Amino acid sequence: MLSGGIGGARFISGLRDALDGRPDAEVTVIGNTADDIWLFGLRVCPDLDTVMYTLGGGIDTERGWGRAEETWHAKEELAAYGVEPSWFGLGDRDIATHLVRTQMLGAGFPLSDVTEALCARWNLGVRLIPMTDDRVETHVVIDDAGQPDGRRAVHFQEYWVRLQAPPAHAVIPVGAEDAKPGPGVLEAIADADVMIVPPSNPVVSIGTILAVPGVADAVRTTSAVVVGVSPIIGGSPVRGMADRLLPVIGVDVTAQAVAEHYGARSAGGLLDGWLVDASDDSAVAPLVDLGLVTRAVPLLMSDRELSRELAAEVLDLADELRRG
Ligand code: FO1
Repeated sequence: MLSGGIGGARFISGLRDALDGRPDAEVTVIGNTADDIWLFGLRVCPDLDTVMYTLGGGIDTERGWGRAEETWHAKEELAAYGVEPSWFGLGDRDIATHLVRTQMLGAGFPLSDVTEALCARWNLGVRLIPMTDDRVETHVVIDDAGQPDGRRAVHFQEYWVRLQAPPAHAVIPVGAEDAKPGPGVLEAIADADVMIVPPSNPVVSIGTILAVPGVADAVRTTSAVVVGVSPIIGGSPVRGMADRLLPVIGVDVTAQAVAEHYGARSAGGLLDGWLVDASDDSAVAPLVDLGLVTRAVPLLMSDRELSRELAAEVLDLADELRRG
């Protein structure tokens, strides 16, 4: 699987439940690291941590990110010193994760080793690996009347958390073109039986993973069947800012347009199968015409059971595709 943050994490949790009783099944999750940010000298990896905390039972389920039973004393102390940024909240428990990560990185361990070490505490039941050990950071170009050309690029977290997703002109995964896939990334894709593209953001989660040279080609050429789940239901993202960012890359905010953007593998694209929400069943026929086996099923993962049912649908479609 490829994965961003909350949507990906909920899907993986459902997948783990759907695979209960199948001890032969091994799941590898390739996590997006382009949301990562250095703050107060600490390396913060929101998507890796969201997956780790969600599967490990340590997530704050209301927010969908950060630790359960969190306290915010360090944040309050930093604010009392007047230190910026004050718009990004690092909780006290969460900071421990960033301290361990940053200490290990400082000692020379690559992010992939650090992630493995952090995950050892949480017993995820899946293997979580970063898309790359190299630094990649999504920057978003927005309007800024104070600049000579009227524009400015900001870090993705500033775009999303501080500015609340204003209109954007471009999304740039800075560093992606020089990044190498993390250890195990290409092998996991090549050796898989089933490859899943969950309902994560196609631009700043899945798009940035695919921007690492070699990853998209590995998906195109894997002998696995590749099944994706639409992150768009009835013209809106289930959560997040995909509606703001899809138009920036010229893609309409519909389940059909996202599938066309990924493309059918039979036509040089990335997907063999695609799930749209039951309410988007009008997208099925046009996508089948494009060579994509498409089904309309309930996509909302409002609770653990619905996440399991969605994952079971993905596995069912994958089985059908594998049988040819
Ligand atoms: N999201 C917010 O809306 N506000 C925050 O202050 C915030 C802090 C934060 C700290 C650690 C972490 O792992 C995630 C955090 N997030 C916060 C979520 C994050 O900004 C995004 O939702 C993801 O990067 C998108 O996948």
